Amino acid sequence: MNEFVTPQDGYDLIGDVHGCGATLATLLETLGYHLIDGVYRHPTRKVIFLGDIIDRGPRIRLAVQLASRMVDAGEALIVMGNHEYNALAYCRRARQHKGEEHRDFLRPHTSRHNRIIRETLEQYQHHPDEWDEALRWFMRMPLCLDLPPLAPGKSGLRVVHACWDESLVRAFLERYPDGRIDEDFLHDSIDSNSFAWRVLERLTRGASLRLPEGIEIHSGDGFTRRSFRTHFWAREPRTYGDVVFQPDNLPGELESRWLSDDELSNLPYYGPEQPPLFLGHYWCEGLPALPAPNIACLDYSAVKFGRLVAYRFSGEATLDAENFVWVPVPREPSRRPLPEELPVDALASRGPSHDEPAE
Ligand SMILES: [Mn+2]
Repeated sequence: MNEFVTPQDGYDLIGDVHGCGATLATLLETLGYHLIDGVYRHPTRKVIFLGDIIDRGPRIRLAVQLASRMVDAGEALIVMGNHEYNALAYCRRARQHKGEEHRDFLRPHTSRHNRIIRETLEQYQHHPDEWDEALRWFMRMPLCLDLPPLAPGKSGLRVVHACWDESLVRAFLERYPDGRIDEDFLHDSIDSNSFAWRVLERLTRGASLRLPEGIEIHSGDGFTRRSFRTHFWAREPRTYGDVVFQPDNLPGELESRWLSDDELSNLPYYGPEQPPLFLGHYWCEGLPALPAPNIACLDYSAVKFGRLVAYRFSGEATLDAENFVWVPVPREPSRRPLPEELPVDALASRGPSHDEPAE
């Protein structure tokens, strides 16, 4: 394992890969990275992955291999996504405490949870050691990064999978200065009254609001939701519509519904004077755009035939949509761009195919 050395020119931030391993290799090549000794490298830049490398896509093992080798070689950093956290909790046996309800795993194996991790477990089915190694790698992923400027006059940057909640981040980093959780933290996180739960929920899943009694959203991913995802960069939000941030529209009149004082007090806020912040998690669609001058979300639904998106950051305090770089994932397999440097047998390593093989 090589030590991470800060890059000369800047960081290329890459959004949620979700098992689109071939598309990831293509994006890295598009960004000028070359495969050297089995690792994609750039002479003057480094990658930061925004988490959610696994689940859903057809080449999850390839995606994990590409990303973890870059991190181990000191060519990339990564933050944990909610899918990596889910996988850890799904695979970790619960500790039994007297008087508590019996629980086999930290994350119960319900049909919904089974479905979310299904492709990952299937593709690793005949590679149990590799899966154990992947889980150990997930444990080493920090939840957030707060990186200093690369040179005088440049801006630093912050990275988190879903939500930068300043007070929670500070409280967490005080106890876990390298941003990494440990076994006790993972086990504590199943209790929704614990600090660990609040940190993991907010940083990797973001803030959300419960819908009023009797109202549900039928989401594009086939799930029924009783809450909606909110963003955290509206200066003085008044209505649900001011903070909603997910592809599903709010039903009916809810867009104009007033936020209660309780709801407002629970919403974090990231102001325009803060350093640039990079997020994944929220499925965006269409051409990449900046939700705020200092915030970029890089999840453009690659695994749903969208785009795998990067942002080339070179220390600018005000972000510029010109710095987005992406690889499209067309529905038709023959039109999907393929990497040139990756050996063909690496591309053949896909698991059993599923309903939506996105690459
Ligand atoms: Mn996510």
